[in-house]
Amino acid sequence: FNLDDIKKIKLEMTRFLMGYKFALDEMNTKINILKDEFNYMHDYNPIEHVKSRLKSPESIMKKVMKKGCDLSLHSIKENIRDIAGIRITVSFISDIYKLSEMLASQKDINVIECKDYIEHPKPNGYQSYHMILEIPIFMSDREENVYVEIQIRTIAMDFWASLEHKIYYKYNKKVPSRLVHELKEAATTASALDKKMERLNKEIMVLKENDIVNNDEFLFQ
Ligand code: 0O2
Repeated sequence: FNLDDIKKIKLEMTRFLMGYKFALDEMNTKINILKDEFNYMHDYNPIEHVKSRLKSPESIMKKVMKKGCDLSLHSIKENIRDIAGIRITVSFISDIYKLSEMLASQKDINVIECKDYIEHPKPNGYQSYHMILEIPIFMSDREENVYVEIQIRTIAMDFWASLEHKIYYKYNKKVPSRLVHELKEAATTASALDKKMERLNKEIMVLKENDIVNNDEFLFQ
């Protein structure tokens, strides 16, 4: 490689990653609009927090090596679909499906793949709803379709996944099977808590509805 080649590769890489940054900006705007609209229309906000990240070039290269795909930008784009990633934490399990349908029904969003690790948790207990979406981004000289990975989960699912990630991150040998078993048990506990909170919320909603109806009846007497 001469200096000009290196400059060219660097420019191409920057341009490549810039597309993902724009896609993240666009998706974050969409999520913010849904959040605000939900607040205005239903006086309720299902979104607890949103975190977005661009995969670092090192982390992209690690995944390329792991998957054994070739090094062209086209191959990286097609094989590593979580370069732009957004994690949305919501209040209740039903909010996950509501939000995923809202995103999927937007005209400029193309749903490439959905993985429901709530219906089908991973063997270690991991639960979350994953979507690979494709959105167009418009630049000065071209339009490009970019993949964004969206992970939607409840606070309990996020709590488990964050701590499980930390435990494995710190311990880089094989985790003893007793601990694997206990981690899975913790995931089951988190899931039971989610189900309980969902039921409590539904019951309160019914009580609220009844209150409104009773008050209206009172007004009409
Ligand atoms: P990071 O740093 O979070 O981005 P692929 O993405 O195609 O290589 P896979 O396994 O089919 O592979 O993707 P999948 O199942 O959609 O999961 C990818 C992401 O989900 C991971 O990204 C994690 O963020 C999260 N995830 C999946 N399984 C687990 C798990 O068991 N524990 C925790 N804590 N998180 C999980 P990355 O790239 O691994 O890491």
